[in-house]
Amino acid sequence: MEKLIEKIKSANTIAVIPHINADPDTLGSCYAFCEAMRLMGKRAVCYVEEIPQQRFQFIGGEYTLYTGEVDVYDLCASLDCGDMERLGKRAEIFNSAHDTINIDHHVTNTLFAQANYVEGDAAATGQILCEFLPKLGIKINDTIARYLYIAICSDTGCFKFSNVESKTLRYTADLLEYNFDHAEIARLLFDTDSLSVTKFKAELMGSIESYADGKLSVIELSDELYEKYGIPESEVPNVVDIPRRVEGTEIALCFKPKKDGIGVNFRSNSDVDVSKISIKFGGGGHERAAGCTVHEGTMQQVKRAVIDECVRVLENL
Ligand SMILES: [Mn+2]
Repeated sequence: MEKLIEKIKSANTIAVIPHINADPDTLGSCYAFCEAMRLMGKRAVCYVEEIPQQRFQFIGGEYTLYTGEVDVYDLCASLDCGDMERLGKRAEIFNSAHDTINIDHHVTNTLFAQANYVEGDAAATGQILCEFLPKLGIKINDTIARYLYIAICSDTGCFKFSNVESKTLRYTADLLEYNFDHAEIARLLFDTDSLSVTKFKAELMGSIESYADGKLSVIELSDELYEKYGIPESEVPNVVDIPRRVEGTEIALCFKPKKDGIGVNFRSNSDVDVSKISIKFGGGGHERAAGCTVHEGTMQQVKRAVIDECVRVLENL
């Protein structure tokens, strides 16, 4: 940490980099960090790979779209990026900077910067900044507190995920001393969908298939469905949570046609280890969240095979 502080203190110009396909943790953390750097009298710019998704526009914050040409910075800071790949094309900014730092909470972080501050069990990168910014001598203000709240609220599923620890809530409690509308943030992050996304979800909900006495709930996506509602795939993350919500569901599946086959997403609500099932189909993942792409067979054939296997596992519990 001393190394990071030293590098930050000696820099005048700082490029700040959120990960590709930016989420609210990386954006909130980067905006908070930029704001903090400005409070220290530095020139900080946040470079994004692509314009953040529509549903994250409410976060605000200033960013510059990376187009290829950038000055050489004294320091480049990457936040919430587990490896260099997550920097995308902006690896060029990173590589050309005099100094580099990496602040992140992914256990798999490859420690790719000159100085790395990685806390693998932290709930969010925003949570790490709650601890780190005061150590830089920065007095948090309303703007920074709001960005950090967005980061933590988002990566903890609104404080519902198992990554929440007492420390998470203590830091968050401190953030609530500042002036910003936390209820509105939670509503916009978790309880708001565009009209087209709402109708898209409604159609999917109406199409849920149920097997094994309700222990297996399944949905199937198609390119036509996305086209029908005019929404990009990225606007509706975690579609598999739709069948997962159905009472009694132990395994939820989501099938999706891809360029190179049929994609399958697995979620488990119980002790069923879905990674074992997905491995059988050439995939991988975790006990409760896994995935695979089956390269051979039609949608109907792949569905049949995966559903049969899941039913078999559920019946042999
Ligand atoms: Mn994160």
